[in-house]
Amino acid sequence: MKITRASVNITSPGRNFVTLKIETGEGIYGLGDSTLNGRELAVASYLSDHVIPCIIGRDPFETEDIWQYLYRGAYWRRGPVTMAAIGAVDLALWDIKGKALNTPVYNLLGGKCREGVLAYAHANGKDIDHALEDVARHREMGYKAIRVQSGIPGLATTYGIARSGEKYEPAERGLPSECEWATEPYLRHVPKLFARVRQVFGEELHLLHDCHHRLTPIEAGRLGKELEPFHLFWLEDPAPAELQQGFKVIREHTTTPIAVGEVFNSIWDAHDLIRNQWIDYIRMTPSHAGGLTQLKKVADFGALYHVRTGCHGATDMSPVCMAAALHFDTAIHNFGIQERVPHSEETDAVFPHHYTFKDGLMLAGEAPGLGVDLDEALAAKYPYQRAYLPINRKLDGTLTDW
Ligand code: KDG
Ligand code: MG
Repeated sequence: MKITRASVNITSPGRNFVTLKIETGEGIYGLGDSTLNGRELAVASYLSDHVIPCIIGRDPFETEDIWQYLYRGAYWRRGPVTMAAIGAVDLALWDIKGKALNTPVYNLLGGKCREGVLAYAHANGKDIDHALEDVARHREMGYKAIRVQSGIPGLATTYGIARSGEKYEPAERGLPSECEWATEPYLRHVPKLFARVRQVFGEELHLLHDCHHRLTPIEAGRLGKELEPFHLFWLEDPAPAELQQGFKVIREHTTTPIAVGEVFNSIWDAHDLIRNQWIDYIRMTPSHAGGLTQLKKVADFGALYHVRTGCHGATDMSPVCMAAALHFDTAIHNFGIQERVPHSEETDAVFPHHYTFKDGLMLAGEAPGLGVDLDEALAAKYPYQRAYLPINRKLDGTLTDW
């Protein structure tokens, strides 16, 4: 079998997605997600101008050699643009392999390790009462695990809070909007939020919270310690992780489990975090982490150190990435949890898929390959629209992590 053609599709059914389609002489094709929120066109060019010409004529079954060719062969290694492009190629090749062998991708990664994949939802509200209402709504939908975020008194904007009546979507059309941030009110507020959530919903529900890289390690240690009575499933991205050693400080101050890695794109980003047991969950996801070929290695490395997985699954991971994550979650032993933020109806129509959600669990489905398609005629009705993630400033105007 040979790769005969490959093309990049950019569509915006409510938000932007970049999808790679790799075709073979046998008529089998595979899809890969390479969406990089706010930097979509850079990956599209990387694929069209630099990657596609190199893979025409290759055997699509050679996933490991093609991965090494694109990673080592570029000389310029790693980085979100490069790795999202390699990730898309890798996912499309696994999709082709599954279709050619007439089996779901999870069977190629080790076979079923579980019947269903535990998924967590996002609940949020402009204040604690509204957040509690949203937790109740998600519990009614069957979720056993819920991430809870709430507005912070005194701050006009906070990460993860939807405008009233709308679904939360961080990227906004046009140029970057500006948010504001103050650490002290946040640190005072979050323990109050989780005290109320536990008081109202009891001990059974798994609770998660995302700090979105906004704290220093010692501030994160304080928050983790104050959240200990509420037994979180995880505290996510407590601090930026370029300094992996910073997580040693967090670890030394709290037993709250720590999750990190949605912005990582290489196994090396997580190397010290994992081998020193400074984290409990690794959040890398197939599209951004160079595909299933690298993510499987990350999971196997994590398994040696009691680190479990928690793939990033916000709306900027297209249904192609979500499907790949679910096949991975089904097949690896040290799976932890899967993030689920449902896509819009328009997006689901552009990407018909076989994965499902029921009673708090997701199922990858039994279709050969990844089990996702791209309706190119429908996608063409939603042209690319420039969109950016917001930037964040402290109250005195200093630019800070968003
Ligand atoms: O593109 C950025 C989003 O994917 C991110 O803000 C979502 O932190 C996020 C999460 O945990 O889903
Ligand atoms: Mg996050």
